[in-house]
Amino acid sequence: MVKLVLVLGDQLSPELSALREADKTRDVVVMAEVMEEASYVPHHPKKIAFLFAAMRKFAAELRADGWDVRYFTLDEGHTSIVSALLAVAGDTGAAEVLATEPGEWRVISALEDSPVPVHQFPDDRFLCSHTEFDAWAEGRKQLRMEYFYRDMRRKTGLLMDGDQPEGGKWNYDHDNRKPAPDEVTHEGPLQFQADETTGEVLDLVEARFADNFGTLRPFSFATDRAGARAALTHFIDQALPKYGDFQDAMLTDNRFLYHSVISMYINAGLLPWREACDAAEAAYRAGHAPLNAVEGFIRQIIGWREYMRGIYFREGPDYMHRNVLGHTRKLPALYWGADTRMKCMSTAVAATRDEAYAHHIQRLMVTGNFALLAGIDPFEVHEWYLAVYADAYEWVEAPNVIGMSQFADGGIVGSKPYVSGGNYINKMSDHCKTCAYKVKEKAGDDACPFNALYWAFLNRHRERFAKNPRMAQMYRTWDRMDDTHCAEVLERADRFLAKMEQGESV
Ligand code: FAD
Ligand code: DLZ
Repeated sequence: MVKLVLVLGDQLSPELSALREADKTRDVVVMAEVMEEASYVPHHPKKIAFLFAAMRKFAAELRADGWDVRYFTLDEGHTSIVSALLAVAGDTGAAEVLATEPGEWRVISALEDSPVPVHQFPDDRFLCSHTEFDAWAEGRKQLRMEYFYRDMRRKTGLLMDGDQPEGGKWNYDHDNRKPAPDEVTHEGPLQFQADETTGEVLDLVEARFADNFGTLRPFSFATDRAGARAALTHFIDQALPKYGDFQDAMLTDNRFLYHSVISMYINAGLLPWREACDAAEAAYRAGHAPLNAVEGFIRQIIGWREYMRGIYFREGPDYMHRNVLGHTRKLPALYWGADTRMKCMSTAVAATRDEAYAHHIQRLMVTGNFALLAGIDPFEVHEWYLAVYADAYEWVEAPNVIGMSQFADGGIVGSKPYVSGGNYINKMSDHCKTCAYKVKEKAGDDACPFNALYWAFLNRHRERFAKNPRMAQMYRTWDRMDDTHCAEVLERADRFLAKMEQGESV
């Protein structure tokens, strides 16, 4: 009997488990642009356009490969994935759906509740299965990415010299913290011209999502596997050699520095992680890129990316609602582009608005750091990140936001919160040179807000963090400041937050 094969918008891979389980001569593939997926958060228009264009092209590739594909465009009006499945089940008489496990609990449970039974197969496009991650995590007092990563290096053989890490060390992160360079030799990610399919999607997104935060045009993402591969090759050739050195740097006039800008392609299924890692290793073996760059790049993919997915599925659907620090402040309007005098924030939010992209340190040490210091409700922060980045799906976004960035999970992802005052941003970027605030000042209305907020954060959460050996030094510094100065710093933080809460421009 005919079965349906569900392919979701971030499952655009010919090697998908559901396709492998199906019979091309008998079964029907279902793909659908639906309002439920397009609006569960107010996605950036570029993210929606990217996925719809890539979905349409993937459907065409499947057809060319001999599959019978029922594709619904948004205008055909199916509200949800399940309603599209029911419609095709009605037409074909199918009584079963083959699916690959979705990357969000929300969709997993919708499929579990579907009136047509859905068999969900593991998503084996990842390196580490849920069972393998749970076995690794079981019995450990503390989970740390570094040890997981070493196992993934051994498992893949990437950058291994026999059973030892290439170069004698597992991790070269220490070499990857150079401040912003004066000049960037890389011209940024490869730009793609919109073809007819992409053009139609751009018109659709423009008409239907006009109020969403984010600039739709110019649109220059790749929307198929060939394009994603070309984007990877461009990165390996031009940027990888300096990727490590300047991984943590930020520049006002350069949004991408030496980053790869491939996360949206890997996460949507257009670019297999293995191809990216093999290409990077080959560049190292050929003497094109140094070890600190290549190890750093591979660690992000087989280390952090896999680790985050392991945490998401291990922690369960309530993870997004964790809030151990009890932060309740509303996300301020400046995250949606309202004016701010903080140069680092306005730069990161403008990149986000225009590109549906910001690189890791902007996400972690600027927008994430500010939200944490200001005590913003982590669920609101999570929804913002899920909406505004082209690479955002809960399995990867939530552990990065709830865990790494907001410490709302109480230390499952990170052993200490990623917080800093303005000094860190000043060291790693050129933002403070042209900022209206003064990074060297801690109190007073012209002082960099990150400074006062940083000390106010430490003061507020003293009980939780003072005994953390990685934070003890900061508490000693705070305790050495005289009481009057401490009081001025805390007042400055309160005044700033009150102003922000009243909706005034900060
Ligand atoms: P590069 O710096 O070139 O890194 C190469 C690849 O490594 C990336 O393409 C990505 O696949 C992977 N990678 C790097 N860091 C991480 C990480 N921490 N977790 C998972 N994969 C990683 N990444 C997402 O893919 N989706 C998200 O929704 C997302 N949200 C984030 C939210 C916050 C608060 C933070 C701090 C990080 C988040 N990240 C997310 C991780 C990281 O910032 C992005 O993967 C990276 O910026 C993508 O840009 P790139 O392709 O140029 O990455
Ligand atoms: C993100 C997204 C959007 C915007 N639209 C669709 C869609 O219309 N149809 C679809 O199949 N998938 C879409 N997606 C991706 C899904 O939200 C994603 O598959 C789930 O969140 C699970 O990761």
